[in-house]
Amino acid sequence: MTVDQATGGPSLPQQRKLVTEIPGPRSRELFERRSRSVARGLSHVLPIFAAAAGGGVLVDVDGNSLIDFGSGIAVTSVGNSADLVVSRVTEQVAQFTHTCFMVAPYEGYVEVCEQLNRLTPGDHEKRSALFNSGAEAVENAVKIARHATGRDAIVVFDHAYHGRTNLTMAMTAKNMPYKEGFGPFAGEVYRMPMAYPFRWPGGPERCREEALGMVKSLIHAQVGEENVAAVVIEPVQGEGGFIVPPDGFLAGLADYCKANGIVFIADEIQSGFCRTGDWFACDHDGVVPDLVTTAKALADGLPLAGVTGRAELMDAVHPGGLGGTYGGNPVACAAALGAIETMEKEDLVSAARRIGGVMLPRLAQLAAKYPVIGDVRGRGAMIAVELVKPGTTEPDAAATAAVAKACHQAGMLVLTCGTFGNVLRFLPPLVIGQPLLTEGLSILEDAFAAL
Ligand code: PLZ
Repeated sequence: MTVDQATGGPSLPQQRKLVTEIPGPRSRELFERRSRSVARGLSHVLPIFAAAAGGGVLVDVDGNSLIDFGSGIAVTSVGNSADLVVSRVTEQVAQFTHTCFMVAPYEGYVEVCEQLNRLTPGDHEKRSALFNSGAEAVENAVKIARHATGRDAIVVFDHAYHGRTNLTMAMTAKNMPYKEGFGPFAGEVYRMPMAYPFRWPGGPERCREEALGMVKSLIHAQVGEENVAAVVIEPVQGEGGFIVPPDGFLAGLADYCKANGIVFIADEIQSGFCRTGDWFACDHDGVVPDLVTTAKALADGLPLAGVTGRAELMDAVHPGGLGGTYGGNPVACAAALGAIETMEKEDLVSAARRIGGVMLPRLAQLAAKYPVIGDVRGRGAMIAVELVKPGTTEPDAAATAAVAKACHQAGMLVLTCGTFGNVLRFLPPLVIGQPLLTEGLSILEDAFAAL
């Protein structure tokens, strides 16, 4: 197949194939154009240009077919251009592309809200509202919590990532590259220690209890429980390093919020929609958040985000208080309905668990062989390894970048993350086939061997 014939979606040949060096000549050409026309502030993981993608592969403009362990940052969980997404989007785009839900509503929006209400944790009465991006969903969850409680303060955590808008930059922990030079930031945002087992000073066994104790006493001393509108947390942290809090930490936090009239908001933008081997990461702990933010995998890459939560909180906002021109665009809603149908039909919750079941033992073997791997963690198909100077917990960002680069050169797309830039994260599409998954792990092994 030549590049020009490559059609995306699940019918793409599920194979790794390198026909040029990475990046090839056509990608290099496009990169030159890019550097003359696109602002420098937009970075890239891999210097290739995409031509088609589907299943577990991404084909570039030179005809290289790469194994995809990134899913466009946890977005294309059902695979790029999945059949049901393509058919529903095609149908919708031919009917109408936009009316604005606030002008003339349409059924697709209501249907997506019904699905979100059904699938998110808890069987209480819920309402949803739709937006364009994850950051916008987080902003709106905060608006709703403040309005409903009449309080101002927002509590967030070390290593948190919530977006790039002014409020969500304030909520995001890491300065470079997200915040540097972009202040001043929104006020009334308070940061607490995160229950990070690998780096907890008292050791992983004491992490849950000590972290909970610190959060409670710091809120009491520095903010005052009665001033807190919401606690916002990613149940498994994403950009900050795929940090999985110890069992019981989220539940303890949710109980504390309930006892103090604080809205507990789970940011499931990266961890949601089957990724962790449950529909939502909160399900693992049996935690029922008051509000949940979703985006990313919700619509297989079309821009769509949601806030879903307790009817009495969501409906506290006056008519006209929430909205936006494009939020819940009909084409994006059609994509979401196709994506959700695919997740259910193909049982992607089980698929994510199977992926974790294959990856975790192989990564554990790798960690036993290479002491540069300090920690292997994750749930389902949201898996990471943290790289350190052997025998310490000192982050090794250089080794992390070297392994990622070696994978890229070998035809596999992997992403890094972490406050210290020393975490390799693996987010394959949940529809990836077993052969590509194991081949990807072998490429990773070779990259560690070559360090
Ligand atoms: N909350 C938990 O993971 C987006 C960011 C990529 P938007 N993460 C990828 C980058 O460098 O910009 C994210 C997230 C969590 C919120 C967001 C924000 O979602 O759709 O990027 O606004």
